[in-house]
Amino acid sequence: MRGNLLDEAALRRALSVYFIMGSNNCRKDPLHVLSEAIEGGITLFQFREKGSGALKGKEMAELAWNMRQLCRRHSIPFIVNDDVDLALEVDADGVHVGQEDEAAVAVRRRIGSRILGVSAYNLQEAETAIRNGADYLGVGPLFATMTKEDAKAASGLASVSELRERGIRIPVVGIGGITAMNAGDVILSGADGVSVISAISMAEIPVEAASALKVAVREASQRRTGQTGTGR
Ligand code: TZP
Ligand code: MG
Repeated sequence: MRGNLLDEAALRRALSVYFIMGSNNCRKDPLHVLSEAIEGGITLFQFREKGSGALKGKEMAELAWNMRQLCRRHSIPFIVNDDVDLALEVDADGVHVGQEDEAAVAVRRRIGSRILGVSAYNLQEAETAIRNGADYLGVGPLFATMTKEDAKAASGLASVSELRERGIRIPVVGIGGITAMNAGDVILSGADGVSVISAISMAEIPVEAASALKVAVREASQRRTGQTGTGR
């Protein structure tokens, strides 16, 4: 079963500038950073409170709730990383899980029609995720990243284009080391969007960082549409 909170075309659009953050990913007030990111044009947000210095318990739930409300006020879909209980508690629009988290098929059963994202490093993981009900895939790390403590080796842009060549059609976002400089290449390699943490969360001016990513994604999408004529 797939989720149906957004139809597939709307989901592809929502994935275009996908911002992920927890309180330990930024130097300023996380709610302020998120509000700047929204002002700069992000299209989707994932709450990912993990790693060293992450909030726990009530503090974590309170931040999640405040971020959820901020996103709702701006019609930005709100996704929770890993924690299905928290996602249900704050009435999130979806959940994103990795390969080591609760199995996608079990998550789908618990979240019903909400959006389900699954991280995939290779074709086999992508195919399994799709069978288990993923609405979109997060593919990477594409480039080197300092943000994820246990990140695998960078897989490069070819990992997205190979998935496409091998018939993976569902929405895909690239992740890992993406900035406004390489975001266009991620789109040209076949992704629907870019997901970033530090490019926005650590930026001096998050509103400008988000808006630069948006421009890069839009220009590359227009080029791709012009090249292929598919309009995707
Ligand atoms: N999964 C693969 S790489 C990564 C995650 C969560 C971290 C991405 O962070 P950044 O700062 O955008 O490289
Ligand atoms: Mg995870």
